[in-house]
Amino acid sequence: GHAHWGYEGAGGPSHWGDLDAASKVCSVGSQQSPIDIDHTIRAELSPLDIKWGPDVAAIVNNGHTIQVNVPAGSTLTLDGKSYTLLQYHFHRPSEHTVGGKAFPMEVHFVHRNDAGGLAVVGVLMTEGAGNAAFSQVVAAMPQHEGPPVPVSGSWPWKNASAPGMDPNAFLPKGRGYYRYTGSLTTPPCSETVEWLLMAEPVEVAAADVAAFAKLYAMNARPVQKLNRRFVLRGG
Ligand code: B30
Ligand code: ZN
Repeated sequence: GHAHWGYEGAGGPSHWGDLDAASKVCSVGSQQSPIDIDHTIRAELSPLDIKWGPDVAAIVNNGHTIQVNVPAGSTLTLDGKSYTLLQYHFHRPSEHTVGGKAFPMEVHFVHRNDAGGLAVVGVLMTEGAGNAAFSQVVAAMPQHEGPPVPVSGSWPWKNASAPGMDPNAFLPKGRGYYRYTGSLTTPPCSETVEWLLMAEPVEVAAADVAAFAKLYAMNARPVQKLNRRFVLRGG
């Protein structure tokens, strides 16, 4: 169900808690996302253990973002637990802010473990040198809401002939990251997410940001209260 919520007016973020019982946490939760990254605590965080394959399965315009579905086999290991990469998608402007400042865009890599817990790797996107993978997403993104469209260069990776929208290409060179416990940034805002936000942004072409903005000018939830949480910084 995609029709009943959005980013402005009666279906906007301040009304998400009224959508249904499951979404009540959007308004009453105490561990909501996104947040402003302000005060952080230096910690001995392990380097992110990301093992993503280069290719993708399908791309979809789901009515609130452009999402790239990923074939099985890409993983993230966190606290000794294995998470599978399901999809990645984009927000404009960024949902997380740093010192009160938003970035032009943010990409979220959504992983799930066997117990249903989620780990989302977020990467802030800034305008600069082009990123070939993001250019490919922009070139392939469906202009209207609809079913997933297969993308060439998909599973099995070894047979990929076309250059894929390699998710690894969205990772910045510097591997420092922030970690905190939070939620889905869209309804039902479930507080089941380990957030891993890369500290360094990745550069993408301004023209590609503009092309995305023609479809989704604003699909970012406002920042939420930190409450009793702490943001760790490490990697
Ligand atoms: S995020 O990374 O916190 N922005 C979901 C995953 C990650 C984030 C937000 C939401 C998610 O899995 N939501 C439930 C599934 N969606 C499905 C969908 O593909 O498109 C259901 C829905 O909204 O009600 Cu539309
Ligand atoms: Zn997201």
